[in-house]
Parts: sequence; C-alpha cells; structure tokens
Amino acid sequence: MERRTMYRVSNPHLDALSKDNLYHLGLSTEDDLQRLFGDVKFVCLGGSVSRMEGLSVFLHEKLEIPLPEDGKPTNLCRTDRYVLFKVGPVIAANHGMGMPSLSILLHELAKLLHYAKVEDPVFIRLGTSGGIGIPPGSVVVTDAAFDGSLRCQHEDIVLGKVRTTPAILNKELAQEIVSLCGDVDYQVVIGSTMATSDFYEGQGRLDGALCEYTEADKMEFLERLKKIGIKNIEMEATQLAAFCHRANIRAAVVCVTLLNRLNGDQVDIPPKVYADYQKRPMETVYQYIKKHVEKKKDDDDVDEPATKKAK
Ligand code: R2B
Ligand code: URA
Repeated sequence: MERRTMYRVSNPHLDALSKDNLYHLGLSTEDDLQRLFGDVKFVCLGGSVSRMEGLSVFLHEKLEIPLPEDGKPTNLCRTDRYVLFKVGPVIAANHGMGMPSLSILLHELAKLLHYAKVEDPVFIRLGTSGGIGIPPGSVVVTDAAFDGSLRCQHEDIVLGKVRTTPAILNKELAQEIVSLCGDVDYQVVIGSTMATSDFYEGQGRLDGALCEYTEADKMEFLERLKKIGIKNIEMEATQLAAFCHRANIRAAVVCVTLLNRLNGDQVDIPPKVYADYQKRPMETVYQYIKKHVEKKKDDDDVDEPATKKAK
C-alpha cells in the first residue's frame, strides 16, 4: 500500500489560539470544518471565479454528482474575496492574479484542510499563460518553476529579510497527469514555467504603459528562456511550488498557452477560442481526478463494515 507523509501545517503559534479565523474565507475553527471539508482530496486553483465555476459544473457533470436544486455549484466561502466550490472530494477555488493573493489563499486553505483532518490533499493550478515557441492552445504541465531571474526558487520578505524557498513541484504528479490525459487535439507537454510578478515588463512585453528596453532586448530574453526549456510564462507557479514544498503538499501547474510570445505580446483571441482554450487544463486533469476518485470509492467500499454496506 502507498504510504505518504502527512502534509505539514507547521506553526506552533496556532496551538495558542482558542479560535482561528480564516479571515478571507469567512470560516473559522468554530465551524464544523471536518463535516464540511473532511472528504476533500483535490484542490483545484485558478485565477478567476467564472473559470472555477465552469470547472465545478464540468466536474458535477463528469463525476455524475448532481448539482444543487438551484443549478449552481455550492460555494462554501463566506466572503467575496474568493470562492470555494465543493464538488464531492474536489474544491475549486479562485486565487486572483499574482502571488500575494495566491499566498493568502494557500495559508488559509492549508489550515482549513488541516482542521478538517484531510491527510494528503493534491493541489493543482489550472490556468492561462503565454507560450514560448509552442502553438497557442497548447497545455503545459510544469516540471520546474523558475522565477523572473531564472532560478527555481521563490523569494518573499519575512521580518524584513529575503527568504528564499526552493520552488519544487511533484514531477511524478505532473507525469501522471500527462500520461492519463488521453487523446486530445492539442499539444500537452511537460516543461518548465517561468512565474513573474507582473504581466507586462515582468514578462518582457513591449505593450505596457512604461517600457525602457528594445524589441531586440526582449527577443534575446525570450530566446534565452526557450533555450533553457521554458515553455510558458504565468504569474503563480513559483509561489505554489514553494508553499507546497514547505507544507509537503503534492502540487501541479497545468496551464494553457494563449499566444506564442515569440510572435508577439498582445492577447487577442476571439471569445469562442478563448472559451475553448480555458477548458483545456480542465480536460487535461480530469482523467487524473476521475481515476483517483474511483480508486478512493473502491478503497472506501473495501473498508466499509459489512453492516453498513448491506444498507
Ligand atoms: C495568467 O494569467 C493571469 C494574467 O493575465 C495571471 O494570473 C496568470 O498567471
Ligand atoms: N497569462 C500570463 O501571465 N501571461 C500571458 O502571456 C498570458 C496569460
């Protein structure tokens, strides 16, 4: 049987709290978190609320879990900062754009799952990105996350000092997702991802409000990325990788590319194409989720006492 180390919420100060408010989620340890979230296995993260709602509806259909009577997935978040749609063992949460917003969500989600006694959750970011030398609409499953200075690490400032954490993702998880994704009519590749703190100058674009470098500078940088195996650029991968590495949570990043940055900077795709592209990360991870949901069902059936089963 597969054995895993339990993930770590590693903060001795939490023991001193009589109540822990998960402020941005509007939940606290006074809620019955184990009843609400105790069965969670997968946390799917994405930037926007509508994409996460779309993912939830997709999972309801595919996993044959009926939607509530009002036809809308259940959002268990009690603030307007984030959503936490719950579909069976999956949470679909939006993290907004960029690392600070993702970091807050990760702290509160990790505590939430800890209080709910969830043992080995898997976190998967499903997002959009700019591709490097691959056709728009390709899906990149990240094997290594680089920061803007091309190091596999994430830097934050803690107590006035720079703290550097390795940005390490689970390669086995990435490979399993790719191996299960099945026949699709677009490329699904494993490759490196660069995460930046900005969409414009941070990603070497020429079309921000301010810019002091030349087209040649930009192209030289993008060619350098290509050379070291970077397949796409987005804005959260290193934060997710670093946090999950510290917390011993298995994590993956699965992003569709909206454009090939070697050909330009502007994202200008028809709404229908955009809608189709946004579904691709969901389709890519679905078989992985399905396999493990089914495996869990089988394991639960074996564990279930005969008396309960007979009902
Ligand atoms: C991809 O798309 C967003 C910027 O447009 C950002 O959240 C990201 O990582
Ligand atoms: N998201 C990004 O962060 N960059 C892109 O180029 C496209 C989407």
